[in-house]
Amino acid sequence: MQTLNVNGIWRLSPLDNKAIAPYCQYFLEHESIPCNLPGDIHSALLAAEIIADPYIGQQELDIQWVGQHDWVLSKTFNVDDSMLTAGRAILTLKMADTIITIHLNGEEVGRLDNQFRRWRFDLGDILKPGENTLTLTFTSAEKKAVELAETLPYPIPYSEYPVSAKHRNLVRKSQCHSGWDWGPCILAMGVYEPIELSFIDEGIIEELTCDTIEMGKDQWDAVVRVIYNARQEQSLDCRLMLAGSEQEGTVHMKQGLNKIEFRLQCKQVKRWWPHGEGKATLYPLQLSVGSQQTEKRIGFRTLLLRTEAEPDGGKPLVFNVNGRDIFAKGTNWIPLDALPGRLTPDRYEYLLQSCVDANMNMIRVWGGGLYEKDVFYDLCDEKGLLVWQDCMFSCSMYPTNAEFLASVEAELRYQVPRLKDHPSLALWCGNNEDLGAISWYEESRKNHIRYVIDYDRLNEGVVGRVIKELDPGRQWWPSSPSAGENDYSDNWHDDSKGDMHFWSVWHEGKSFEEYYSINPRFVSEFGFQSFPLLDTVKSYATEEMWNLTSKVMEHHQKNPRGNSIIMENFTRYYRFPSSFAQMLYLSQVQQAKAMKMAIEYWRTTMPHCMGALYWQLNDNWPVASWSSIDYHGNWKLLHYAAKRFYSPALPIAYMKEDGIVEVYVVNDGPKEIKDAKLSVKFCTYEGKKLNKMEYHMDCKARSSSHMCTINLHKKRKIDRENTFIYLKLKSDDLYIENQLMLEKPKRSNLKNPGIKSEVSKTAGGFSVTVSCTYPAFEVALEAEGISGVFSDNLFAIRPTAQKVVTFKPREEVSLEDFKKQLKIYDLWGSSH
Ligand code: BMA
Repeated sequence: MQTLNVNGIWRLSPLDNKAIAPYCQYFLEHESIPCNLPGDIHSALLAAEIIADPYIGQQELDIQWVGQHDWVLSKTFNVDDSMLTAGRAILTLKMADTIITIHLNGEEVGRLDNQFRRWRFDLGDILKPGENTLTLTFTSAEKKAVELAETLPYPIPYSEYPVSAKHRNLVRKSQCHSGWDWGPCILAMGVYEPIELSFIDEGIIEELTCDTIEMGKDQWDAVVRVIYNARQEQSLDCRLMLAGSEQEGTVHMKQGLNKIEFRLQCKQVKRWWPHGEGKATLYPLQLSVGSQQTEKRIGFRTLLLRTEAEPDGGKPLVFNVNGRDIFAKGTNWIPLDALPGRLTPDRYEYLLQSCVDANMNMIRVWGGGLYEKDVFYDLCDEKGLLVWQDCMFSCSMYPTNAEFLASVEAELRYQVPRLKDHPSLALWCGNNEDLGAISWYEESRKNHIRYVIDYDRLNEGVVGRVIKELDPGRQWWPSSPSAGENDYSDNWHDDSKGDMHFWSVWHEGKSFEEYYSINPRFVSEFGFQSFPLLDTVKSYATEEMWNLTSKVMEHHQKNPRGNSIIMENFTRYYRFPSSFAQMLYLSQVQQAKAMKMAIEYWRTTMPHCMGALYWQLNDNWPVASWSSIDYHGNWKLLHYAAKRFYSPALPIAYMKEDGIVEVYVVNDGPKEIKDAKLSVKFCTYEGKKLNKMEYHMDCKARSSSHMCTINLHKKRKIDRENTFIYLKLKSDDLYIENQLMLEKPKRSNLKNPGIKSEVSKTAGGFSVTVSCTYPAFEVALEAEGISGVFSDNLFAIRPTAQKVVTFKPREEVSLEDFKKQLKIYDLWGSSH
């Protein structure tokens, strides 16, 4: 099989010059501009300086016309005679977004209307020796959606955002392209995976899947299924290799689709484990059929979801890998950029490694984005990050006419076999919040039955049915949130079964203590917003806009009540920040506090609760949001907090009931911690130690141990406004601290900690030693203008112990520059 590279520079022009003239005159005088494929049209227009950067200021508003018009991409290329005689020309497109008509040399080859499908066309005799021209005509997805809406027998409601495109739910395209409560409306168009032009002589491997079956301790059978599309009837040599086992033979093929099955016995196999449990061992699976070869990686592991009903009617949601119940710790993933041309492998690597570095073992691919690129799942396999995979439906009703359902079925028949063999793939979930969304809209409330039936037709009738057929070994989970199959409970508030989306603290305006009001089994979404780092704010707002109510700061906040909720909670918990920079800092402290309270508490209830995935890991443009890593890759303070609150072993103190402190030690790791020592110390903000309790213990693997209850009402001498509890858990290879203030920070009489720092150069970075005269809280280091990650951040320090942290810059920086740019924030300083 030969291939011809048709990627790289294409030419981009509007379909109708006059139609776009009111927004852009460039094309009245110029025919076209270059556009790189794989890539997107907005990025090409941006590179040619035809549109302004939508991530800056309010410029998102100025580029809306791009997605509302039609565009043409074309490429002229040469084909050798020898190629044409070598085989039949097949054109394959993946991640083609979305409404596209393909022409070759002026003749129509095909029409595309689903970004999530793989499209394959036989170019037949249209491809000629010599010069050929391929054109992709993109119809505006919004225009198409509006047209489709007019043909609907009844309205199909969907969620809308401050800047939003209409009827996003009618087109099979990333739903968040139409704007979201954290994302811009950029109706991207383009092709985001390399276009393949192949010349098929013998045939083409259409699909390769592998099911692993545990046969003994380290013995596994691998059932490998191949779908081969043969050009003609023929006999071909086939060879398969996996984990030291090999099979070969000659297969007689008929013309068209052939199914070939192999069963390999693999011995002395090492298992694949999620992060924190062991090594994520992978084995290459190599297949050749005739002259064509392909490869994928296989991990041997069992994975099941435990959801058995309990006597009291409760139902857990537990991921069990290789026989071990795993507490799922992680976050939610959204597309990493609103401009899909920027989905580069290094950014996937960085973000997913940041998850591992923060002690996570699971990531949820949220249903409003993408079935992600291969690189995402490859990295999750390597890093041991389990993937909760939503299907791409979110916060909306969807059509259920025959064409729409057929399109969804085709998309799943491509996506399920593509993804199912990744050992990281833990769960298929039908959608994000579509079930709950039925009660969000007037039409669907008024005509409930109609929309429930539609929901079921799509979700169980197509999505669930196809997944169960193609991947029967894996659990199908109807929706997130959900109480499980055939149960339609309100999993926003009912904590007894399945996964919850607990949004009372953010969307319902409740205080952080509300996290203590539920005893969930698994929380797959809950979150609290913060502002990004000042460096990131600088990327979109000029200094005169550095005020929360300026038009630019408001524009980069897509949740209409967002800034008010952040402010409201400042008034609940903190003294008011003294400057814009302190406000950004405090917002991140507050976000980290909210997530810490929730996650620490739920972890203590293990094994009742067996998972917490906060909303959300990343941003797709620079914005105020629930993310723990901002658009430019800066770890917000929440991400540092996550590294601590997701530590396998952690001492925890919380005050659920006023004046009653509960102290726990949690160890969700696979190993017992021998000879651990927990100290629980009362200290004052003047730096005095009051009493101290000590516990010697072995912390069992996967345990949560209640250590003591402290009733402050009985400890009259303790002045809560002046006291905090300091926890330390220590063993031979463990040292971890935690704190609990006995009053809200705004009521606590913190003293000026007089923070000092010393900086020195180390191999690959810098070391910062931080010390104080009085206890310092929420100490945060920031290297302004320098990207990189600190080894620890958002910590407390006591006068008796200094803290040493290291910083690894992503680019070369001198010691002098680092010192100049290093800023140290702390809680006392935020209001002074
Ligand atoms: C959820 C998500 C998203 C949304 C987030 C914050 O429920 O599923 O749709 O962005 O809340 O509002």
